[in-house]
Amino acid sequence: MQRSTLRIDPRFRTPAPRAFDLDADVVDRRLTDPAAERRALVTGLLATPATIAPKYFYDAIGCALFCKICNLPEYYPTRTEARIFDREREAIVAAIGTGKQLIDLGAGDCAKAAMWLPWLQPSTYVAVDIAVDALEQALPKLALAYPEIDIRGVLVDFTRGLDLDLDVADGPTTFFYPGSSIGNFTPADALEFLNGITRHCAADGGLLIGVDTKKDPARLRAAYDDAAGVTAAFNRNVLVHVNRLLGTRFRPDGFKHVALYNEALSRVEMHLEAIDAQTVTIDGIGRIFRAGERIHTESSYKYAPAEFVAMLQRAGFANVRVWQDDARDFAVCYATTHSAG
Ligand code: AVJ
Repeated sequence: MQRSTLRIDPRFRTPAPRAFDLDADVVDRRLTDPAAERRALVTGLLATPATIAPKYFYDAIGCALFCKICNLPEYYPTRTEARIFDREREAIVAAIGTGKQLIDLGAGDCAKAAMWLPWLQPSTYVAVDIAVDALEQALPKLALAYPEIDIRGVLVDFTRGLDLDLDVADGPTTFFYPGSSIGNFTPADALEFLNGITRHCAADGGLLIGVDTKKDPARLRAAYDDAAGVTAAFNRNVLVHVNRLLGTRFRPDGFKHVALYNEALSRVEMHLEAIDAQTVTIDGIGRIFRAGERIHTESSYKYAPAEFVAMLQRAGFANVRVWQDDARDFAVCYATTHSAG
């Protein structure tokens, strides 16, 4: 599809002259109780089966590895979503409208949203993420490239609920939640999370969201267990991060990367499997990991498009549009709470 090359990129239109405002403040709204955060991490590690929440993947190295994952031949979601965005750009912009505030959930390096800024021309761009390094690197560059947009960053762990009352103004709001990150929630938590977004969408707003679809389990598995071993490194790096946070001494090379598709639950699971028996002192407790014992590090739920539309509707969205690639490997939805989407 070469259609996009025929269009005039709005970036090349001359913007109205305006004073440069290079503020790109990052506000920290992470959990005010680090002790509780630490306790939850410890509890997960002492439980059987042991768990580590996927948010702990994203230290600076984890963010860099995730960026590498997105470019792997086996990891189709990022590039498939980008192709849908590119092919359907005009229809999506027409559905959303321009000049609204744009809230980017899990913005990371803000690269995906940056593609939309010239088209959606938001009044305000709010990048929300748990990764401080990624936001602090990306936002000043965006502020420089788009002086006419009010650009802000919010550091928050929205896996524990979305409270953006302080950061979302009253006007029309577009939420952007790409990459199938919604797949990290259980379906019940996803429903609640989506419902939380509908509250902010009443005033002519909406949600642009990407979701990975159910497909051949072999392809799903390969996407999470690439030949180059990048996903394995990403998975093991969570132990390095945990060591830094808790002062533990996990040996990352003592654990094997395991990725599987749990068909009954429609989710890819990632685990770290102890290669031999090892004891790790966690908060003063000697936790024994038997050989073959697994730490569950991630679930990535997959949805048939119709299932996902039904979920959006149950969450309170009234009108949902869906765009897919020809192979139907991925789905992009735009959902509004009003029916004339
Ligand atoms: C960022 C949650 C969408 O589940 O595909 C990629 C994370 N984990 N490879 C996904 C991930 C392993 C990714 N999400």
